[in-house]
Amino acid sequence: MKIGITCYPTYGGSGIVATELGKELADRGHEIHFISYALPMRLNQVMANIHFHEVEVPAYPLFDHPPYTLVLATKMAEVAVSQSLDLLHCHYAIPHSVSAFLAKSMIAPRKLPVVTTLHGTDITLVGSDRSYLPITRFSIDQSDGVTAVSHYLKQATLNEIGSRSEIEVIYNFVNCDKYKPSENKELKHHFAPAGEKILIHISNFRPVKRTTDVVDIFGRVQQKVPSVLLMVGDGPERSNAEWCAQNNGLDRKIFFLGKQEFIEDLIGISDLLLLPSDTESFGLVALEAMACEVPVVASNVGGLPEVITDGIEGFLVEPRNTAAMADQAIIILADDAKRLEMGKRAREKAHAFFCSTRIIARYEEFYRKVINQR
Ligand code: GMT
Repeated sequence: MKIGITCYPTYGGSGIVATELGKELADRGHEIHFISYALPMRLNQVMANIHFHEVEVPAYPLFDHPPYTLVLATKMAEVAVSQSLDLLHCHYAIPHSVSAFLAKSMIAPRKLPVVTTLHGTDITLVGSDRSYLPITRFSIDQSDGVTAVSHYLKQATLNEIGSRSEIEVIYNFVNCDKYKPSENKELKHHFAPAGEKILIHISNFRPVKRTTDVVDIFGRVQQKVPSVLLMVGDGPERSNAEWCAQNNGLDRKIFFLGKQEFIEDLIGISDLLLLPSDTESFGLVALEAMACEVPVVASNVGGLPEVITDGIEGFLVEPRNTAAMADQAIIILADDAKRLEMGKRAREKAHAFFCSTRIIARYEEFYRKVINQR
């Protein structure tokens, strides 16, 4: 198949899922055309079947806010025709599905089936804002196929957005050959020279990720278990988190590493992942940790209970209860046998339910269904 994929190219789950999906599909012989304003972050290798079409947004003094939605629609239509796309797959509803609807209308009667994958904040935070809600609902309902990354998100879309679409749940996936336990002794020694336990948090440091809670949890943990914390990623909350670390005398034990490309190397040397978000439609990073045999302490919100079973692959705790999260982290870190057992169970689960071979086949099947229904 010839598939166009539009996503945010930045450090965020939806862009990562879209890019990894494109790479997996290209590996299976499909021709993939990424359409976005910059090269997606994980598109870090040249692959024969992958093409990138940059959307350039011309500046004009009249525009305080250049109309990206329109130039994206124009590029989508152009690529669909010039490359004879079979289907256009939008990741994150706003504004991608709106642009796709315009592109489809522009090139009619030529057909361009559009699939929208809902990722989370496009429904739970941004999409449910009154200023976006009607157009979010409209663009979802105009899509020829809609998927959501968890049952939780599907229900939120039906209940909070009032969509009438049939929504297929296709979970996020992880490549278990790439994300696997690793023993990079040199890297481990660099961060934990005295054999301290390594905790890790990876996110885009948005308020929803509660990065200051991560610092607070770590502060409690390191009083009981010798440990260090890796803070990976960047975003608006980073300076608050850094301030918290300094203010609590933790700055020598917390490493703010900024955006990193090869996070599997960092997860691979870690003993525990912290994900205390206020909401999380899936929690891709938790799955990536699980595949590396790293247990997770996370909030019991959104789609996280569909990924992590409390007490088996980690622990789920009510959001913002940093004391309880720290207690659960200590239970895992103070008992190596328990930690290793949870890690093993975590990889087994990632492999059995979320590995890329299983999930990519679901997308291929869904594409065929959408194309044929037209
Ligand atoms: O979590 C973010 O802030 C990024 C956001 C995105 O769309 O880039 O992530 C969402 O999509 C991910 C991939 O499907 C999910 O794993 C995340 O749980 C989801 N984030 C939230 O729901 C907060």
